[in-house]
This record gives sequence, structure tokens and C-alpha cells, in this order.
Amino acid sequence: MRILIGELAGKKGEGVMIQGWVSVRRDQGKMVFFDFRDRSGSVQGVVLPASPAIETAKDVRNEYVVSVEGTVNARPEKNIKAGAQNGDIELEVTGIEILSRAEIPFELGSEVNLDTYLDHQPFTLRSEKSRQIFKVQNAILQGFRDGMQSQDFAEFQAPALVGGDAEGGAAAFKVDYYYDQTAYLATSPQLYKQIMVGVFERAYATPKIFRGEKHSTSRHLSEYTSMDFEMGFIKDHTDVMAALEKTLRLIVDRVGLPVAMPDSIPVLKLREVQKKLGVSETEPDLEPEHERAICEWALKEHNSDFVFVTHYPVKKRPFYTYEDEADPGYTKSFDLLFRGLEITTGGQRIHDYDKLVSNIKEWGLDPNKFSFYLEAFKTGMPPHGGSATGLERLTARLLNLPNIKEATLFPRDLNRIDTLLSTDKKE
Ligand code: AMO
Repeated sequence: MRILIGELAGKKGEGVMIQGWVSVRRDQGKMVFFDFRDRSGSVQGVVLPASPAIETAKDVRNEYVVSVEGTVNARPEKNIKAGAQNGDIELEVTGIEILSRAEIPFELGSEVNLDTYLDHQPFTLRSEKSRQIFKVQNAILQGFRDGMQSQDFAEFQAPALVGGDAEGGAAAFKVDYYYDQTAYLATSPQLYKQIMVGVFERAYATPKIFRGEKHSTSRHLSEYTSMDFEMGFIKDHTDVMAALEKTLRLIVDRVGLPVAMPDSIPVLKLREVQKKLGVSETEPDLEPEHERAICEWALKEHNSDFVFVTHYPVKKRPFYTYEDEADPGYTKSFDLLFRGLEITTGGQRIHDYDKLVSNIKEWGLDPNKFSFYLEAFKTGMPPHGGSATGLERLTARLLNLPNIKEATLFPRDLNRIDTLLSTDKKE
């Protein structure tokens, strides 16, 4: 029966069978050494000249998938690798069965440029570094779900096929629907998560989001995963920020990487940020270099990798954003910046039906197209708000990866759907 490589340490002197990949093969005189790996780790194997497996061993190359039988031996004192997994044992191989041969484009883990890495993802994703990145991503998503559930939010499945863009500004991909109709891929679950406040009060979702980002940057994808939530009966946007902060703390805790997160994340109004940075207060948003600069300030002054920026101008935000009565012209909305990059947008929403209809018109949109959404408000909606955090952006910043594509399993952008759009591969 197969046992995992991670369990070998407790099997000294026993005969075992493991299954996995060959990471490295080394020939030393008449002996052959291997590093075998499976999902639990790696171990060194040695095939002695007299082993019945020696002929097969000579045939086995890197990345072959093998089933290996052998005895777990203590390593000679001089060969012990202190601190390394299985550093004090090795597997004396008595049998190897090749389950799959492999032909590799280059050695796994070699430094290749990003395009080559992405072109070969079915292979390159197996490297130690990539596996760690996506394990972290797995922990983030699980942490988000647990953080939400622990605050009494219920998960719902947001639709990917929608009638139009919910954000009033994001470029939506068209889909040929039945009977010559046009549908779109969702640019946000915004309208649906608000509708779900009427159902669950507190709802969250982790949908795929599609945006026609016709520019090539290190922070934009055409398809990304969004960690969305929405909650009813709030006092204002600060309740949303508190729920988000609580969940992020849990995520940071789970991931276990060093992150500067003080007891309270600094909060500044957009105009305060602009004043600090010497930028005109009439600018409606922050440029990437300003996001970086204010994050540097937060780290220096508050020992925080995070900073909330609130009160974006009414006209810069989508039609559903709540205006602050105490600060007319500005909204009860926020962005959360993390290590120089916006990772979250959120805020309080308008819950008054008439105000919402008049805003839709004012934003140059057609209220008839929003009648389905508007029914939620017509039929009674509490004060509410929520936010959305980009999974890949958070992963990239947590791991200090310069390009979001390194934190995306199968990135889609202007020039890439796997290798489908590569110019040299076109028919
Ligand atoms: P927004 O459009 O700011 O807000 O998106 C929210 C977060 O999603 C991530 N994000 C992206 N990640 C990768 N590639 C992209 N092209 C991309 N676009 C956005 C970012 C961003 O902060 N409905 C509102 C949210 C809300 O108010 O609840 C919205 O979609 O991390």
C-alpha cells in the first residue's frame, strides 16, 4: 500500500511503497540517487548496484512518475542534512515501476521569463515555488470563507451570465445568447449581493469576474476571482470596514507570513491623502504612484501594510454609492490599499428606491434595464454596504510577487488564454 513521503520518518527499518515524481536523478559510480516527491514532501532514494531495480533506475529521468518499493534506512552520520525534511533517512530502493514517462521542456524550477513560464504552466506550476503560491491562495480563500461564516454571513452563488455591466464603467465581454440576444459576462456580483441582503441580511460570494481590460499592466486580469460580501443594518461604511478587517486578520493569521497589521488600520479621506502627497484635491482618484507613496507613509508612521482611503467623490463612484450627508459631494466609500496596491473597494449603498432610480438616470443609465435589481428596493431594503477584494491582487502583495499573473493560476489577459492567443501558435 502506498504511504506518503511525509510519513517515512517514522518507518525506519521498514519496507515501504511510495508513489510520486522524480525531482532529480544523480549517478554516482554504479549507484543511482533520486529525489522523489509527492504532495507531502520529498525524500532521497538510492539504488545500489546489486538492487533488482538498477536497470529500470538507469532508464528513469527527471519528472518520470514512479512507484517505488524500498527500505527506509537511517543515513550515515556524515550524510545527514540537519533541518531538511527526511534529512536523516534515505530509501534504499528495491523496485521501481514507471507509471509515466516524461519529456520536459526545461528543468523544473529553472529561471525562465514570465511568458515562457505561462506558456508551459501545466509543467511549471509543479515547481516548489508555484505550489507554495497556490497553497497560500487556497489558504486565503478558505480564510475568507471562514472569516465570513464566523460573522454569520451565508455564501451564495452569483451568476456569471448577466444582462449588462453592474459597475457602469467596467468593460463587459459580450456573449451570444439564445434568439440573437446579447448577454454579458459578469463584471461584478454587485447587484446580486445587494439583492441577497434582502434574503440573508449578510451574504458573501467568491465569483469569477470578467473585465475587458484593454491594457497590459502588472495588476489587471481579464478574469479574476473576487471575494465579495454585503451586509444589512449597518450604521455606515465603517461597519463594512470592520467586518473586512476582521476577515483579513484571520487570513493574515492563517497564511502565517510577516505582515504589518496594527490593532487599527489607518484611515484617511482621499483629500487628506492628496494633501499629504502634494496632489491636487480636485483629482478624483489616486494614481498608482500615489497608492505606493501613501502605503509607504502608513508603514513608516503606523507600522501598517494596510491603509483605508475613504470619501471618494460622488461622480467617481458607481451610481449605487451612498453620499455622506456630513461631507456633501463625497461618498461613504473606501478603498483598502495593501503594500502599494488597491486590493479592495467597498462602501455603504443607497437603499432608498427613489434616490436609486434618480441616480441611475443621472449616471446616464436606463432604469428599465435595472428593474429586476430595483425590485429588491421597492420591496424593502435596510441600510447596507459591502466590499470586494481581488484574490489574485491580495495573493501577489502578500507574497511580494511583482506581477499579478504570478499569483493567477491560468491568467487571461489581452494576449493570453493559455497559449490560445499566442501569435506564433495561431493557425
Ligand atoms: P472594483 O471594480 O474596484 O469594485 O473591484 C474590486 C476589487 O477587485 C479587484 N480587481 C481586479 N483584479 C484583477 N484584475 C482586474 N482587472 C481587476 N479589477 C478589479 C481589485 C479591486 O479592488 N462592486 C465593487 C466592489 C464593492 O463596492 O463591493 C467593485 O467591483 O482588487
